[in-house]
Amino acid sequence: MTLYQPFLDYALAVMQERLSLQPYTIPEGFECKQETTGKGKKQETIITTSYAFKSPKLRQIRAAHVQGGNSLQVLNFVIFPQLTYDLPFFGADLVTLPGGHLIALDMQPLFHDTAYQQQYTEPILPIFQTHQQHLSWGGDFPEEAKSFFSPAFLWTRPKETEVVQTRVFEAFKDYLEAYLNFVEQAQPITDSQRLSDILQAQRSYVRYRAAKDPARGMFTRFYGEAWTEEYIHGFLFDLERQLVGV
Ligand code: DBV
Repeated sequence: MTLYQPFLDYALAVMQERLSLQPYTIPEGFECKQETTGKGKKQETIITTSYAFKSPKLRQIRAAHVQGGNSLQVLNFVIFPQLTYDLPFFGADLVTLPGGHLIALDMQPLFHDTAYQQQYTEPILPIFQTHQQHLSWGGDFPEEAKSFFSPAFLWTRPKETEVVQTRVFEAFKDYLEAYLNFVEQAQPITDSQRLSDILQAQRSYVRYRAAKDPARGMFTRFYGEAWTEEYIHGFLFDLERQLVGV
């Protein structure tokens, strides 16, 4: 069973329809990684597939899809806007581990002032409220991560797989469509102070996520440290590398 394949298929189809998608280079050796772990009946093959695109307003649209049987399914899907737009990040972390499902869905803000919230959070509050009614709060998460989330952060740990396939899937579709509406409306920023604030906010987000990637342990176990660090810094959260042009 690949729980998150329909999410990925939906995202690719709607983006194909609504954005002028162009390919984004995935570093060699990271497009698809496969490793078999365990012995005898416990043997599992863990496949990680990467997807990446860009569009005129979006610097990197990328997904990592981990498939390792019923109790290991992950879709981490993030959109990083071009540095000339003040668009939030689209962030989806859809995780199924032996302990259960963990769902994080948000339009992760660059700024927290009222004007920014009015532009990028208020329009999605109705969507947030609709879905949140059925998806209870997922509980504690790292204190230092709080500034990277918006008031419309959907954070939940559903007990039933069916909830993921229905409610969570509907929420994912609604958030992505709302995000594409923001993209459509976004105008390039020209003020140099604002541009420098955007760059700083993007860097601090990417640095945090690369440093604290909750998947680091999992990837290191399956594929080793060298592969994992290169995957994190060279693909999943690659802004710093792109800026220095390596
Ligand atoms: N998370 C990623 C990437 C993943 C990934 C690139 C490709 O950023 C998967 C894979 N997330 C992943 C896994 C776990 C989590 C957990 C495998 C489980 C780790 C474990 O239990 O061993 C949101 N993801 C989480 C958690 C949060 C998020 C809050 C719980 C972590 C914890 O309790 O310590 N998404 C995550 C996050 C940000 C975000 C922290 C911060 C900006 O956008």
